[in-house]
Amino acid sequence: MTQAQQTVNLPSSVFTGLTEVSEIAATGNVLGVINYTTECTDPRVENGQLRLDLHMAATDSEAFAEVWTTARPVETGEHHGAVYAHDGEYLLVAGRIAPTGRYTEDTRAAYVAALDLMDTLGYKNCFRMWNFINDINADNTEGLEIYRDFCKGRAEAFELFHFGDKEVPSATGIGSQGGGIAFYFLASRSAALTSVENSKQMAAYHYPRQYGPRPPKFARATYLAATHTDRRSGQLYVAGTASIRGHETLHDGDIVKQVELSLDNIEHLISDENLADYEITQGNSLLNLDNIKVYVRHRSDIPAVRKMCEERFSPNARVQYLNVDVCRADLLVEIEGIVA
Ligand code: 3EB
Repeated sequence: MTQAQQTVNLPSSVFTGLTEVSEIAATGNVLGVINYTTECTDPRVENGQLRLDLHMAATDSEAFAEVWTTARPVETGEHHGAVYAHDGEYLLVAGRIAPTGRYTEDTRAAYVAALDLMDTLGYKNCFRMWNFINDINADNTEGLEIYRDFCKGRAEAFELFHFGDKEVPSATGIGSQGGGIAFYFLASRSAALTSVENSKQMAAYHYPRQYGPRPPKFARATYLAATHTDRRSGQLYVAGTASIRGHETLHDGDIVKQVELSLDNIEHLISDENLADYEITQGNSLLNLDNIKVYVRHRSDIPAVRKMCEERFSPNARVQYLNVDVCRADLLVEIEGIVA
């Protein structure tokens, strides 16, 4: 089976473009492969690489793989259910929580395992988290929406690790087609990180109580550079971004306007105007965004969403469109990417 692939280069990586996993493995080192595919499995080590299968595709033809590469030799292992691969500078760690009637405790425990691993191995600079949540808008057995249940466990784990709001990395919290909850994190040993907020959106960790007992804890973007004085050539990891201004969803039921506002939010987030607060100057526009994922709630909206995105992204950008639910019932689309 040939799958489309999205290859993301860590700053140490030597690879670009779409490449077969086998070719990458032959010419360099793979930290891990995240399969956006038709079923979910527990994370595992395979051929000395981390593997995580996410249920994010309805058919094999929609499946793709995200490959995290490095120029250095890779070591792998498992820590209280968290599976990891690291190269001395970067750590990729993945976990999974089996379907359950209430996710708070299992989420907290799985996050604690991954955070504890980062502490133990000395990868203390976590710069990106992805979370895939089946039945994200359904109620758990206690009547709490599963996304809010997850947010509760995540907030408790961060609290246990004294992970302050300003230190949390950019993240994606999105629906999946099955398999409970799966997640993967990227962390660095020595990179200098800056958490970036969007001046037109409320920080997610300040969202009011109406969105759940504990707010979602993530940054709008994380700027990753070799040193704190490099305010120009770092990578910018853009969190999942939706049609939200302040803390409110705008354009309920209007896919065109939701896509526009999501794109406008990213455009502003990565602009020098917004980054000035952090003394970062990159001259970015949406044309600099790559390794993009566009999550669309209704499959029938994908052609229109694709058309709008193609008008604003670079023709060379790698973009994947996925059909999954989004973390608020009134959100129809969410978009993430990397400025590298
Ligand atoms: C939002 O802005 C939209 O819970 O980790 C985006 C990115 C969203 C990450 C998360 C949620 C998360 O609130 C949803």
